[in-house]
Amino acid sequence: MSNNSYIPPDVWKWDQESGGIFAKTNRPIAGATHQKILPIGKHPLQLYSLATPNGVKVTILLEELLALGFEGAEYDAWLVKIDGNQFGSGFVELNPNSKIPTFADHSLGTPIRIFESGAIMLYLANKYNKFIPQKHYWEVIEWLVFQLSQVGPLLGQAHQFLFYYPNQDRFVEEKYIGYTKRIYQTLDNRLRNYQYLATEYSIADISTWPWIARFERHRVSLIDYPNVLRWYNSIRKRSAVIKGYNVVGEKKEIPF
Ligand SMILES: N[C@@H](CCC(=O)N[C@@H](CS)C(=O)NCC(=O)O)C(=O)O
Repeated sequence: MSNNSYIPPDVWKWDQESGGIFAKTNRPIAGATHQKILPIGKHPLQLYSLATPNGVKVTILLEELLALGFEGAEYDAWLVKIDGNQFGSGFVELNPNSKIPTFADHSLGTPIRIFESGAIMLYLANKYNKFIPQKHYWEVIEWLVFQLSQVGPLLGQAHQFLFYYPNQDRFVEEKYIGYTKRIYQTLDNRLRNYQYLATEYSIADISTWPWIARFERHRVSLIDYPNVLRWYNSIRKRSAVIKGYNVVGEKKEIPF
């Protein structure tokens, strides 16, 4: 089925909000829309986030670091609902693209500000020299980049077309189902011979796992991807993962 009643203009102009559930999220603008200072807590690390896959990957990493005893990894996690708050002036100073998660490290005097979840993961892994094993450095980087360029963006769009706005257009659905299945198969092939994506448990797994935790939205069964299933289950039982999954936002059960 295709929704043929909509004829897009040659040059699109934003003259009203779409009114959909993501109307405040998918705004075609950048920059602050209002003044709003961000809170700063007492811990060295400040995280402004929400419990989406991109948000959860950072809280899981922080919980993994705390589980290893790194007291410097104590953090304040501030909930940022992406219904307009991401365009507040304080948030935009941290992330000019108005997306969670964003982060600042106040432990070294002048705060170090970092946006983009992958950059935050790399910053923390390098700062503590954990979850980025030197022996497998380039494996970590390639699977992390695979997550950041493929798993996140394509599964994120699959969520839109297969879960939030289903049955709109067969071409779009098949395109995203195709992308999705290729991603699962790529992960499954890799995990057939490796316990973790980069051999050892690393930020590549921590970044990818929260996306696979949304498998119910992808119209796939993990039973069809037995190596992904084994990897998914082993990570979901880690106490830092269980804790990090529910730091900011409504409490949710981890699917299995
Ligand atoms: N590439 C970014 C993506 C982050 C992202 O897409 N964040 C979404 C929620 S998961 C968001 O904040 N959307 C708000 C908006 O676009 O206005 C990252 O990995 O940090």
